[in-house]
Amino acid sequence: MKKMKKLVVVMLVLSLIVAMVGCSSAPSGDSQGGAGGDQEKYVIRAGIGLNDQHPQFKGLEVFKEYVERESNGRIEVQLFHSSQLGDDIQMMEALQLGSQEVTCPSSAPITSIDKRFMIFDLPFLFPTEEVASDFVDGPLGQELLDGLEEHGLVGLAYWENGYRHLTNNVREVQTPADMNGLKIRTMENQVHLDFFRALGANPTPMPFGELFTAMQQGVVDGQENPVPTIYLQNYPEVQKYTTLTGHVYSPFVLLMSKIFWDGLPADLQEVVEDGALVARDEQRRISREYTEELTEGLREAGMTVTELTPEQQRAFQEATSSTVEKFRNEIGAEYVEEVLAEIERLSNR
Ligand code: KDG
Repeated sequence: MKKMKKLVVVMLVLSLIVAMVGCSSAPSGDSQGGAGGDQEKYVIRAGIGLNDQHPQFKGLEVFKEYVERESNGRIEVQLFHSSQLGDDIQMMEALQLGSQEVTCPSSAPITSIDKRFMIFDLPFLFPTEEVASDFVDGPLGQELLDGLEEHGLVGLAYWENGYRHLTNNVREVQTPADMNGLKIRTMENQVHLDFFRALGANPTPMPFGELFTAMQQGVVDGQENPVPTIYLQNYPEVQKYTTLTGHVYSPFVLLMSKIFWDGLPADLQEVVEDGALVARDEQRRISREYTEELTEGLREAGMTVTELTPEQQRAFQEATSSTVEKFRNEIGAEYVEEVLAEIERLSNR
């Protein structure tokens, strides 16, 4: 009996040792304390909703490559796509809790944290992609990123998603009247809901990961996203019509958990910051290239692709001007004026 007890104790001690060795050798996201100085290893789990063909994932690959190389392997970046780690809102919450390190949502769901991000949802705001990227890379874009810190998030950079366009499975849309009664999936965002209501559609907010099945099963008639997303997420399989409305330019925002950030030594913070910008430039290049190539790809995949004339686009703008008025006050009239003036300045350079 005594021998048995001894054996049990020995086994317990042994399994404890094995468990401890296992913990210390595996690089883990828990290593964010930074207490081990130079030798400490860090793991960044970066998750997104889009798939691994999308320019957003290509950008993450550049980020991973840069950060792992420039940190001499002290940081490992693990990539997850297709909502493997959750939807945009869940992943942002995980960052705030420190249980995930990086995500890259559209700006639209960030409005639940800071409603100033709603400026990106105001329809027909940016005349060109260049003006949009100059704006986000400028002082007002930076001010928005800085404001995220008090919410447990570090805004590293703006990446490009591109102009959003409408697809549906019911009819070709050329005028606001054609929108009547269409069930459209929107991002989880008040401005988008109001915009589609103003057009007489029936908007349904839904996480991105549920969208394909919802279209396949007819739960919604359509959705709105940039061309690379429409093509690369295989929407032509379940949607017949694309209208190039370009109604909103909502950027991606590369976010890091502030808990994780605060635990990184300064030299590694610099590597992460630089990596976010190097990847941003390449990601934007790929996004613009794909947008150009894949518009034709949508036709080849069997969709009817409708380009709007400037008058037709103006009709959409006029039909939704009430959305701009409504949210001007909601966001803050003075702030919106400042944003509009900056866009005007950048447009006339
Ligand atoms: O990875 C980002 C996606 O999760 C999401 O933000 C894509 O624009 C998007 C949408 O429509 O939800």
